[in-house]
Amino acid sequence: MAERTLVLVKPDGVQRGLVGEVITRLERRGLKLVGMKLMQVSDELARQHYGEHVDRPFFGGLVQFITSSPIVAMAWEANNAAEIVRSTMGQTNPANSPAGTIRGDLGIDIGRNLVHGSDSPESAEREVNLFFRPEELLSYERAMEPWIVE
Ligand code: DAT
Ligand code: MG
Repeated sequence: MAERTLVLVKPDGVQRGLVGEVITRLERRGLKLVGMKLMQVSDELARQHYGEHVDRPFFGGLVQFITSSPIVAMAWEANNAAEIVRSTMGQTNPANSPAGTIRGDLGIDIGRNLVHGSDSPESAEREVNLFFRPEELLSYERAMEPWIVE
């Protein structure tokens, strides 16, 4: 199976009506959507998801932000899915993100950077399993696959 990675449209993206925009960009890139749900992140899930940042000064604000309003969680599949999503998203700080990326085109502030994407295949596996039960992830064929991947 191809690699799967976690994408979140964060509360700012949902509130600003940019869910479709994010999905469209990932669909157009060629990734395959294999899981998706609108959900409210609990404090516990937020702390698990962002566990690597627990000692950073922005951790409290980050947990507060991600739990402040619904998010859309998605699993996307491709060879090198994590890397491809990260390049489509741009840099952590939208101010440093090139035009043409999600964060570079749609944001200006590091604390409102619209999307999350797993930073490696290992993080992706951990994070997809944190947000989705196995039966929520679907396997299916796309008729256009040979027009995306040789
Ligand atoms: P990324 O989301 O690009 O993987 P990260 O894992 O380093 O970035 O940090 C997670 C989130 O924390 C990031 O999307 C926004 C927030 N964040 C990171 N660095 C920050 C900082 N210096 N000040 C405020 N928020 C920050
Ligand atoms: Mg990260």
